Formats: sequence, C-alpha cells, structure tokens
Amino acid sequence: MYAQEVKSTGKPVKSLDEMDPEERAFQERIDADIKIEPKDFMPEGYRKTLIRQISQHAHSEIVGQLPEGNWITRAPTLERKAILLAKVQDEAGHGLYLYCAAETLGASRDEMTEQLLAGKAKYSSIFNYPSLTWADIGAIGWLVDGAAIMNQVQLQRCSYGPYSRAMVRICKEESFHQRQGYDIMMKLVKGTDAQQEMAQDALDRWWWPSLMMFGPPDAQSVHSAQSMAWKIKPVSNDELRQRFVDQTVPQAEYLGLQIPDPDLKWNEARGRYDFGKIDWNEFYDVLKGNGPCNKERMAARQKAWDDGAWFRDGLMAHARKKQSRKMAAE
Ligand code: FAQ
Repeated sequence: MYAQEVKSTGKPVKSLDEMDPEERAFQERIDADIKIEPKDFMPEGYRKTLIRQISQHAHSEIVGQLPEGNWITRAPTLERKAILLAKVQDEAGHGLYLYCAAETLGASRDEMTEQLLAGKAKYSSIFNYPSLTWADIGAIGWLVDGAAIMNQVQLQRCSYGPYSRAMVRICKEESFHQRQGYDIMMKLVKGTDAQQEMAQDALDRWWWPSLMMFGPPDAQSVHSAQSMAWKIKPVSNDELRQRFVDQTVPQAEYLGLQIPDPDLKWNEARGRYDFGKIDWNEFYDVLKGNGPCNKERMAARQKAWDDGAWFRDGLMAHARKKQSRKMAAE
C-alpha cells in the first residue's frame, strides 16, 4: 500500500517533424520561452507530467511538516519554537499553492490526496527519515531546504506559468528556512562537545539522503528527457546534485563539520567537487515503502484525511444548500 515504485514511460522524445501541427506549435512556444497558461492548448503528456510532478511536490511539502512538527513542542527556547512553528506553517502554505497550481490542470485536490493515500503518487524520499535530535532540525533546514532551493530556483523558469510563479514565493521562503537551519548548526558547533557531536551526527545521517532528493542519476531518470524538452525541468538531476555539493561543502567547512564521504575531493580540472557513490539501492528501497518512516508518514496522512471527513462533508452540504437556494430563487 505504501509502495512508491518507479515506473518507466519508455517513450522517446518526438522531433518537431514527428509532431502534428498543434503539438509543433506548442513546442515552438516552449522553445521561444513563452509560458504556457491553464487555458492554452497542451499535449496530454505535458498535462499529466505536470500533474504528477506538481502534486508530488505538494505532497512533499505537506508530509515534510511531519519530521519538523515532531520538534515544535521540544524546541530549546521560546524563540526557536516560534521560528520553527512559522517555518512548518510556511511548508503547509507551499503545499496549498502547489495543489492550486495542479488544480489549474484539471486535477482535484481530493483526487491528488487519494492517489497519495493509495500509494500511486510519491512524496520526496527524504521525509521517510526520522528526526531524532534537535540537531536534525538544523540539518533539515540547512541540507533539505538547501537541496529543495537548489531544485526550485531553476523551476522558477518552468514553462508552465502557475507552477513557475508559485516557485518565486516558495524560493524566498525556503531561503529563510535554509538560514534558520544553518543558524541552529552554527549555535551547536560553538556549543559543548556533546552539542558538536550532535551536529556531526545529524550531518552524517542527512547527507546522503539529501543527495538522493535530486532523483535518480540522469541515465536512469525516466522522465528527464521529455521533461527537459518541455522545459518543465530546466536542469538535470545530476547537475543540480553537483551544484548542491559544490555549494554545501564550504558551508560544512565553515561549521568545522566533516562531510561523511571519504571520496569527496576538490577536482581542480573540473572546478567542482568529486564525490563518492550514492547507494541507489537505499533510494529505491525507500521508494518501495521500506524507509525508516514510510509507514508512519502515510499513517499520519491517512489519519488527517479520515479526521477531516466531517469537515469535507459539511462543506459539500453547505455548497449544495447554497446552490439549491440559488436555483429556487431563479
Ligand atoms: N523521492 O525520472 P525522474 C521540500 C521518482 S520539497 C521520491 O528523475 P522527475 C521542501 C520520480 O517521481 C521536495 N521519488 O523523475 C521542504 C519518478 O517516479 P514516478 C520535493 C522520487 O520527476 C523542505 C521516478 O523517481 N521537491 O523538500 C525522487 O523527472 C523541508 C523517476 O525519477 C520536488 O518535488 C525523490 N527524491 O524528477 C519541505 C521538486 N526523485 O513519478 C519541508 C519538484 C525521483 O514516475 C521541509 N520535482 N523520484 O512514479 C522535481 O523537480 C522532480 O520531480 C524530481 C524528479 C527532480 C524530484
């Protein structure tokens, strides 16, 4: 039930000559960097790909509240509690505007939630890991939000107008989130030995799952070729992962923390860091539902859905009553 297995579309990207006139005109708009808006013509595959990606992104923001929500009552000071509360509320807001962006493509929010609960729609692998200590809240902000921004900055250039515009606000908020995480790490590394160890332990546990957030290597990424041709996804998984490593290593050095990768080293010729092999078996295993927290996360979403049933029923009853009164008056 909780499986999130990888499915291949297996379809090669069509050349302009293979397209029918409508599709070709659409592709030419994409190639000219003209944004696609909800009422414009779009190929069915473009619509479906966007619904898949945007809804999965929205689910990630919502599920992503759980590991941090876990620490709101245990934040070490009132100030940290207020900041964390605001951050978690921002993630809820991100989920909501992303669901709205997907709704412009004809998917209802209920359908998207049902897909998630049936194990047919994914959410980011990263949220299947536990937040064991306060340092994990620092590591999530620094690394997970850092990775999310790296991915989302380029999505501001996505060809679909409502998604690209949602990204502008989300990126501004995520950059505050990243800084609050880094600030927690700064405090910990300047603290006692036990606090420094806690910071290192959090980095050790969140580093590799953060690199996996960018998705499978380009050669195994089933959607990349088509999504990049449609400019849904302007930059590839591997390139974003590399940019994240290059940006984050100096930040770890500044903190005096050790990235848990013995193969990490600066490559003078490339002007970038080389880094060790990612355990893709772990990634695929998490996608299959076998991560440390998959069942807990889905149980929390299922409970929220079930607990909200009376409210959804009430809203529908109210809408029906209003509609019938309006019709009686006409
Ligand atoms: N986890 O062919 P590709 C955040 C799936 S927001 C789970 O490369 P694509 C904010 C993929 O869906 C984090 N599944 O796919 C926050 C596909 O399966 P499908 C979320 C993954 O779509 C911070 C299959 O593997 N951000 O963190 C993952 O072209 C802190 C093949 O992969 C977004 O969603 C994964 N990591 O590229 C909140 C950004 N990676 O659908 C709270 C938007 C891949 O066929 C606290 N999304 N898969 O069943 C994207 O940019 C893309 O969808 C990628 C994947 C890059 C994630």
